Amino acid sequence: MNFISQEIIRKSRVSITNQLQEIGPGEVIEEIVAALQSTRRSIPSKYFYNGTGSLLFEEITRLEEYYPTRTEKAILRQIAPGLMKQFGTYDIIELGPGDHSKISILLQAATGMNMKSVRYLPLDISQQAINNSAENLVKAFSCVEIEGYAADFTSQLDLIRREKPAMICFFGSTIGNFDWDVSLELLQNLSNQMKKGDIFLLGMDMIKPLRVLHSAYNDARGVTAAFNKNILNSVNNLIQSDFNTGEFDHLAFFNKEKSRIEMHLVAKNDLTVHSPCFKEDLIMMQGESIHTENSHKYSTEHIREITGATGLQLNHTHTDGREWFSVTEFQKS
Ligand code: AVJ
Repeated sequence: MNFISQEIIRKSRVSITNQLQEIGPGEVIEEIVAALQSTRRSIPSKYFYNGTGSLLFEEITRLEEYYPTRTEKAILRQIAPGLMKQFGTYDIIELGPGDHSKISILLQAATGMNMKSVRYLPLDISQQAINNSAENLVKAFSCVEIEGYAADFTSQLDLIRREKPAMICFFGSTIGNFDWDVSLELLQNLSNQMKKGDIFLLGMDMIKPLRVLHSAYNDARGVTAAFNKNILNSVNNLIQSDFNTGEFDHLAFFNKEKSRIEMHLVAKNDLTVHSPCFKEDLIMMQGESIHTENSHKYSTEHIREITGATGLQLNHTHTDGREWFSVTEFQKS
């Protein structure tokens, strides 16, 4: 097959739309500036995932200390054949996939079952991540057709064009970035948009020994620290600010009361940050911090509460032997 015909086939199996433009730079700037200038300074976690940030996160997922990705994938490998047998003809919608390693496990199972066509609809905040995944997936799996969306699933869930019943995947414990009440709202919203019979797969990181949690976010090679600091580069790019990553320390700890890992960036010295988007310079004292991420850890009680709050029916919860991670299958009834 020559290059041109290959190119046409490849293209016809992929369509990607960028819906982030709909949000507009003004809203992004407003959101970041307001969070930075508030009394408890923060940066919304979704801004981690610029090009470098997505790559650093992928590096984190390969770290010895970072158990979640590896554990979740082991669970997915176990349940993939059963899932594809039952729901392989459904549209597979994935919220915030990042890389394509998890859908690959499902597509591998589909290939093993000789499935002719699988429709995959990824929705991710990173346009680059969507492009990369699409390119790799069409090469690796002849059955896959991709309709990708560069979009923010917290506000743009409704734009997905579905053709069939859906299996919606929300893996990686990304849900953990949201406060409990906000995540319930997000899931209620999702449930409202599901049709009877649709399936929802939710990956959640579970409560476990403190030392395991702590080292997962304080790895020896400092990749997590680099990931945390890189959010400042991402912000610099979005609001033309002059944060210097070298002026901050990485801080990550388990907040037991709130059942979450918190990540912060702590000013090593007094410092000033400028941006044309600020009304006034941002002045930080030594020791003052910016809260960059929460990563909630769950119990089976939380899973039950989701059922109650969303009205979704709980089909199964799958876990690994140590119950460090869970993948729960819900169904819209
Ligand atoms: C992608 C949000 C699930 O919370 O563990 C990894 C991000 N932060 N190391 C997580 C992250 C620090 C990750 N999530």
